This record gives sequence, structure tokens and C-alpha cells, in this order.
Amino acid sequence: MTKTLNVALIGGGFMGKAHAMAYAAMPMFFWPAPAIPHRKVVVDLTDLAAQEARDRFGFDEASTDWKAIVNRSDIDIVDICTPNDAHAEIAIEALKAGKHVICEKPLASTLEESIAMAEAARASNGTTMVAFNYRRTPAVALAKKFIDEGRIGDVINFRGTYLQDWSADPDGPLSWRFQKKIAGSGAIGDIGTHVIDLAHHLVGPIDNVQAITSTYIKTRPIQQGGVDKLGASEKSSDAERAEVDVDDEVISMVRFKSGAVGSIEASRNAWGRNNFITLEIHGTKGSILFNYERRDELQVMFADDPGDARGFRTIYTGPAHPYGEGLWPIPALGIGYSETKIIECYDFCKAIMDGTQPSPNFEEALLTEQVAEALIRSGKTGLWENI
Ligand code: SOE
Repeated sequence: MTKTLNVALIGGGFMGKAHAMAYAAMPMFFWPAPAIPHRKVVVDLTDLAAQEARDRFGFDEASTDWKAIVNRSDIDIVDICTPNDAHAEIAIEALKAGKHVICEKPLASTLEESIAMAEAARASNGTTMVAFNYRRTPAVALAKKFIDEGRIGDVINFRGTYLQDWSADPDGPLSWRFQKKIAGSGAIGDIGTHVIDLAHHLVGPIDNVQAITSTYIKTRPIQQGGVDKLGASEKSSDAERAEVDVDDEVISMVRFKSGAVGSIEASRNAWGRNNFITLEIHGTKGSILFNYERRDELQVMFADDPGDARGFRTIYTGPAHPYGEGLWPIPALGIGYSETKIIECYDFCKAIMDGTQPSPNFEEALLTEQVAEALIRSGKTGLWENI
């Protein structure tokens, strides 16, 4: 019989919704499922928020006491979807209690906390994972397969961007995402870490970086009500304002240990860009292009194609491609954010059942945090900074 894994979800906001949906849907896509996740308890800051999340997201119970819940013997998975400054304390407690832990990105709000989380993971028998879902987009997984098979030769150049515009309006509220003490950093931690994770996944470890960081909007109206609504937040030009102490944008050059070079950019102030994650990878025998806003598609150019057919071709991902066995039976029916989270849930449950560590686990995500910290450092010093 397929094993049931009881889930405690900590945080019932946007990411809580994405993870709860994935627990419900994963066995509908991947069958036989490695395990059946059971939505046992959801924890939020107030009774009302926790009870609403329980009813909406299909959990048995609601609670406001995360510590009691992660120590309960009937919980197998602790899933952390809180703001960044709470990740370390919850994850370390859960690992000590013998749980498997999946944590939203970035790993933590400081490098010290990230190191402590990786140490706690090392000392435990738990399976850990950090929710860098974009590497699980089938087209990105296909890019990884082509690179690993040598289809574009040796990678020489990686260009990665993550551009959004939900915070480009100066009257958008000062949510926790603009406060260093909670978020740790701005665009770097929030979305730049996704690109660093993709760079590590596709090309390998980054050795050193040089960055320009900018904060364009120095103050924002203080957020009314406790809920971060991202782009759907109400704007207000006459509310009291407070300081933004994180970066709005990072632009950087990177060198990989392999000798490849590249660039990483992240901005939440790029009007017209929504979830514009782009990858352009050049190898000695071809190139790969990906744009998340067209995520069913992977563009590839193989230099050894006949001269009269050379050029980028578009592959629509489907059953012939990574994760195709679980997704939709016809290419281009549509891959969405949900599918990336369902695949993430599948890989996490599979690793738990196989007794292995998925990628990226806490140890690997620590490398991403080290690069993020080097970008912040370089933004201040203007120098190349080693990882
Ligand atoms: C906001 O920039 C955000 O919600 C990120 O925090 C997520 O990681 C990203 O996937 C979508 O945008």
C-alpha cells in the first residue's frame, strides 16, 4: 500500500496555497505516487488566518503554535512557507524532531542562519529540500538533459535574468519583502536566488562575482494589515512612509569554477516584465534559450545541423520530455506555475521514500546563499568577490 505522509504547513499565504495545491494534486499526476501526502495541520499567525487556510486548502486542523505542531509524532513533513526570518528557527526545530523539511526560498534571511540550517540538516536523518521550483519546469529539465548529454558541447556562457514589475510603483506598500531584518535582501534573495539556483543546476558552481546593486525607491507607504499581496496590493500615496533598506535590482558578472562566464540580473522594478526568467546558454556546439513567460517552449540551436537548416528550433515540451509521464498527454497543452510545484512535491516525496536527498537540499541551497551574499558584498565594495 502507498504510504501516507502527514504534512504540517507553516504559513497559509501565497506559497502555502501553492504547496497545498501540490500536495492535493501530486498523486493525480504522478501515479503510482511515491507516497500520498495528507494535509494534516496548517499553522498561521492568528486563529482566523489558520482556520481560513484549513478550510480553503483542505487541511484537517488549524493551529497558531508551530513549535507544538512540528514536535507532534504524527507529522512526517514540515513545510515552511513563512517570511524568510522564520525559516531557520522552524527548520532546525523540525529537523531535531526528526521531520523531513521543505522550505521556501531563499534558505534564510542571513548567511549565518543558512549555515545553521545546513548543519542541522547534516546532523539529522531528515530529507531536506529548498523550493526552487523553476529548475523543475519541464523545458528547463530538458535543457539540463541536453547539457548533460553534451548536445551543446562545453558551456562557455550563461546569461540569466529574473525581471518583474510588481514593485515598480513607488506607492506599493512596504511589505516584509522590503525590510532587511525580515527578508535579508531585496531582489537578490527574492528572485535573484532563483537564477543562481538555475546557474548552479545547469552550469555548476559559481566561483566569484562582481555586482552593481541599486535601490530606486527609498521609501514606501507602511503596509496596512498584515498580509503581503504583492502586485495585488493597494497603492497609497498619502500614507506614512518608511525606509526601504534592501536592493531593488542587481546586475552582475559571474565566473564559474568550470571556466564558463556569465551574467545574472534581477529586478522587481522592470515595468512590463511579469515573471521574465530568461536563460541563454552558449556551448561550444550549440545554444539554448528559455523564457519562463513561454514556459512550454525550449529553443535550441545545434551547430552541427546541416548548413541550410541551421538556426534556433522550438521544442514544445510534452510526454517525450522530463516529467512527461506524469503531465499532460499532448505537448503545449500548457505547463504552469502549479505544474512546477506539483513536480517539486513529487521529487520531494520520492526522495523521502527512497531515503535520498533531493536537489537542491539545504546543503546545496547554502551555496546559493553564499553567492547571494557575495553579490550583496560586491554591490557595496564594487569589487570582484569570491564565494
Ligand atoms: C515575488 O517576487 C515572488 O513571489 C517570489 O518570491 C517567488 O519566489 C517567485 O516565484 C514569484 O515572485
